[in-house]
Amino acid sequence: MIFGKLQRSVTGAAKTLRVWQVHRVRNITAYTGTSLTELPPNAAAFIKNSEEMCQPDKVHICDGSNVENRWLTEKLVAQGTLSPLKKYENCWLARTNPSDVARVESKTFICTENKDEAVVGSLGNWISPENMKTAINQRFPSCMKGRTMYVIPFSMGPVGSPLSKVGIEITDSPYVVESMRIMTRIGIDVVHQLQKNAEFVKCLHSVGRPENGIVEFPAWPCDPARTIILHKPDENFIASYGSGYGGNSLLGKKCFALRIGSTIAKREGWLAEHMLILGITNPQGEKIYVAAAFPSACGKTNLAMMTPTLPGYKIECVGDDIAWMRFDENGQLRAINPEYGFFGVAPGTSKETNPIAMQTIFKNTIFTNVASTSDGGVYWEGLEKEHSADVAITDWLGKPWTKGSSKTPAAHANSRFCTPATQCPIIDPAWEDPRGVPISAILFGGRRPKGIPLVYEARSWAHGVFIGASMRSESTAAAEHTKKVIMHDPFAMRPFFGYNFGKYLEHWLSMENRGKVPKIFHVNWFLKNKDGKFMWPGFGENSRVLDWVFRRVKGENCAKDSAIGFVPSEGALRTDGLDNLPESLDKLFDLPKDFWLQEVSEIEKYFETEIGNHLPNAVTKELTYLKERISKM
Ligand code: O2Y
Ligand code: MN
Repeated sequence: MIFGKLQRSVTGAAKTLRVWQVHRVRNITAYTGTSLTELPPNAAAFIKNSEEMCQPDKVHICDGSNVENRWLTEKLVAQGTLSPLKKYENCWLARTNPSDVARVESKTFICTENKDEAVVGSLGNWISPENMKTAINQRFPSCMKGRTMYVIPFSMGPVGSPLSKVGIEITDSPYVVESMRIMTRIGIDVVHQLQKNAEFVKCLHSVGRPENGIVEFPAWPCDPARTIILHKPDENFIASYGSGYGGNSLLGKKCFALRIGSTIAKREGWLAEHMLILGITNPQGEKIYVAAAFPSACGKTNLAMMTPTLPGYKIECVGDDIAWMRFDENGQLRAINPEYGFFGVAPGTSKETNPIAMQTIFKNTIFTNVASTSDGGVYWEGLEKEHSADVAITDWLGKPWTKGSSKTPAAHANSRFCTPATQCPIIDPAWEDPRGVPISAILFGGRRPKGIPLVYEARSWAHGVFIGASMRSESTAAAEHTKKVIMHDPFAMRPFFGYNFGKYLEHWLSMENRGKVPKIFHVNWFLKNKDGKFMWPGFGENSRVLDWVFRRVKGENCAKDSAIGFVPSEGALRTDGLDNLPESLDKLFDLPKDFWLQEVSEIEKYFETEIGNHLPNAVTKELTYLKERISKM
């Protein structure tokens, strides 16, 4: 028990808690909002223990109200963390410490008794319970001195849905509170939910304090040298220290919804996945829902909000990053988006690439590490056409920046908008349905410049699981990997597995025995020709691929077999109106034998070194079958 010693000092009764809360709330002088009084004893104990360890000056239990949010904004502006973006309604710019700009995978750990339970090979980092305790004790004691400790009760998923889960995040960052208010459902409804069901995930976060006491950027305190993100699945506990950025600090997202979420999902028989969810309606008015797993920064937000070019099609967005899916009583797989907002990559987002995002993000949004403009707006790479020359630009570091002559990008490559999902003009009418939406197809995909066709379909569920396990993609800026290398990223979950990947595969395989499994496809929008040009226009034109997927789900005979799975039969992929492909369509379905021999050999090596004897037989069989088919090509 991480909090062993402190736990004993807590009296568990709700009555005691109320007295304590009133006392604490009285300490908060500037805040006049509602206090929350009825947390269950286990929640009170978590708060009390955290307070005793972190020694904040004040404790503030968040109610999620507008008044509270305005109070926090004033504080953030006063300390220089946020500045107003006057061009828009209620939009704010945050500039971080330049050493705190992305998730840090190398400092992210899963804690279990035995290493095997948590990770295999290089898929994640393991830490023992003793070392986790030490890591916490080296960092958290007194880390909130001079600061306020905020307590955020939040729900991942619609409050009260049988598919949702509650968390409590404790943080000393008002920026995190404001961002969590956008990204999750917070407030009194969640407290009422906690009263009905006292189960919650404990999320402890501090931006930390450097050991030498020197805070380099007072507007963005952090401790990059000692940053650590710890997960203890058997206690549903997350402790994150040293970073205020994104996935490191908004603990509902990657830490809870994926890493801890996947372990809960395994125990309870469902799936917590790094997937967007979209609804697609065809010209006949029929609608299906599709979930899609692509690695970080591979265009999930763009696909989730796509404007289809194929006439008569409509896309509606349920979520852009995470899907929680489980079978209902009729064996139908249903999904919710556990989040309440979008934390999207800004660079590359424009009226051309994602007009829907552009209609979503210019009110009630926090922008982080984008460039700013002299008329009170934002700027990033991709907005060149939307920016007038008489407006001066300041880069993400606060330095003057000139288009054409400045040598570095104006916005950080991992700069973000944090914006409410409710503002998305194509948010799906069922996006908050507590039952979730029915999933008919799952897409896997990645950035593959060579060899992987535009789309292919798995022959069976087990084949689909193999395809997910074999996923690879060119690395991006979302994490520490800066070089362009083709990395293995199984199920787009490489940085997010909460437990042994072999066991994860077994869990996926077992889904077939739990209900009617959806069809699985693999897509690749990123093929390049020998001149380095993209061979497929992507974006809205991807509706042509979704059209084929839709027709396959409906049972249309529009596929032919290939060595790697089913591909569109002659003429089945709609190309009407698509006149300017740089290469013939056939090139998008080329299966070069040399490439595939190399690919299966890479996959085999990866499975051997990374999964070893945890690899389920069903997946080994799929690999053998693929090898045979390729050798006969
Ligand atoms: O660098 C970060 O902390 C952001 S990571 C992120 C944010 C939104 C959606 N997905 C991701 C990701 O890394 O997959
Ligand atoms: Mn993501």
